Amino acid sequence: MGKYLGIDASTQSMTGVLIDTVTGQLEGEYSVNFDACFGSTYGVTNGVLHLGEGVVHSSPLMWAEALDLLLAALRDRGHDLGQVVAVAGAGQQHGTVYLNRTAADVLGALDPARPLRDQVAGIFSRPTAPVWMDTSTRSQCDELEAALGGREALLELTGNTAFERFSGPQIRKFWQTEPEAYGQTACICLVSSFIASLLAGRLVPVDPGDGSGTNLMDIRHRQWSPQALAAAAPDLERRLLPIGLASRVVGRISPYWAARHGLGADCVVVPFTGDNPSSLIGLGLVTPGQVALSLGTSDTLFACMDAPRVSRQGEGAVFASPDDRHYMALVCFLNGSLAREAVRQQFGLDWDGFAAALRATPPGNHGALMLPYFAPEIVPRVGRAGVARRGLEATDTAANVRAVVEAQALSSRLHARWMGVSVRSLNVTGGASANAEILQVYANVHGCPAQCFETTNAAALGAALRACQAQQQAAGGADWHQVVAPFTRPVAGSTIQPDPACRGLYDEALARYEAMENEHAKA
Ligand code: ADP
Ligand code: XUL
Repeated sequence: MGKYLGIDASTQSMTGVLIDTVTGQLEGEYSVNFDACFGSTYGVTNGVLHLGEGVVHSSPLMWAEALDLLLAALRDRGHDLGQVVAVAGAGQQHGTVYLNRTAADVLGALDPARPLRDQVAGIFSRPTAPVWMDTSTRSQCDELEAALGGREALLELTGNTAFERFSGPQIRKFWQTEPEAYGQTACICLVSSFIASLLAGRLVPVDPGDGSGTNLMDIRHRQWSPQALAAAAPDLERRLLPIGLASRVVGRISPYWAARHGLGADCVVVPFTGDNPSSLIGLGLVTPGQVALSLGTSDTLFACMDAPRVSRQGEGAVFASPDDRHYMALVCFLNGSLAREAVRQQFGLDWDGFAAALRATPPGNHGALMLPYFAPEIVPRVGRAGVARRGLEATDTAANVRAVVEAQALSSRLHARWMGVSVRSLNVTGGASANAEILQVYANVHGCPAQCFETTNAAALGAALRACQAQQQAAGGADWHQVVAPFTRPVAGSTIQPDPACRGLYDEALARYEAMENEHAKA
């Protein structure tokens, strides 16, 4: 028992959440926003670099600098980091970081007198990291599926069909297009394991939760699949550390962090996982059947499952839960917060104005519909941006605001059917979960309550809870329910109830939305 730190390295920001398991309190949280702090240095917009033709990368050096800044900020805000017993974390999923052969030595000899950024600037064999928004690897996806005996075979082996954003196709593309740089790559990390490696001062393995997002992991054995590795790129096995248990302590934190920011020399590092698997824990989903909604840069709907039930149509993804026992089913929409922001900005609204527009319009929007593809979409797969409207004037502010949110909510209901779970409540997180009017639309469309929590950073909270569980397990035993319960109770009075009058209305809207989506796919 004591204090635990969870870190989430997500698309637009890096967040730390500090919990105290003695008092049961969330002691503090702080976010470093990439655009605000580093936009001019690294040229990122919304945390990423759009390099054309579906190529979307970010900067691992920026993430390293953000980590230094985050820990300095937590310390400067009066948190005694010396009391932190263990730290764990999460990263945006699928992104890959390519390190050269100096990396291990550099990480093992970090000098607390110098900023991390200056010391790690030379450890990369590729200066930028492809991230989950990248849609440029269709041919590599097809090749990977073919090499492993087809789509069904890959699905059976890894739990997932090949997705453009998944790490395997991304690594394959790097090998094909930059073979020399691939040759100079000694180690490939995911975003999660890269940040964990910076903290531990040595290379840290990928956990099964994030390993599932690569198209390279045998989902049942929770280990790299030698066939999938061989199909993706040559000599890949020696560029990856074996997948480790999510809840096995890696070792002590690097002396760099102790000397520079006052963490205790005995503080231990627990493997990082993906942001969605971490949110699963941070929203208390340690029992099969529970469902959650994350409204971050991406919108994701996910559930805890007993067994790896797969999505044959390729709508959803299956990941191992970082509780080292269950699985999670997930649907990921690329047009999440940035689509809502596009509408908000187009009509010159702030978030209060956006919420007022939702209040001013009726559920069902008088039959108006929008397909909200402000950028290429993951689910359903839409290769090119293009917004479609039906019964909707492009200039009608309030109707467009309602249309984008209703489209997102309807799509989340439509594409979650493969999970086979009945959605009885939605535990919500992510930046947009602060907006009660948006949640009301989701509650009405799904016909169930939406529950809010103390923090909208469930990924970082989940990391802190994982740190606690792993450290307790190392000390003799831990019960997941007891670990998560005190921190995952909905805020009293915050539950948003569905309006029963909306049920039939949205059943009908769902059928029309599905038809419009199908017509768009055929066009
Ligand atoms: P990520 O973890 O993917 O970096 P966050 O979960 O931090 O993203 O969410 C960031 C997003 O939250 C912003 O892009 C913004 O659009 C959205 N957001 C923040 N406040 C609100 C609000 N009041 N209403 C709707 N969306 C909001
Ligand atoms: C999930 C996905 C995104 C990222 C960024 O498959 O691609 O949700 O994890 O949040």
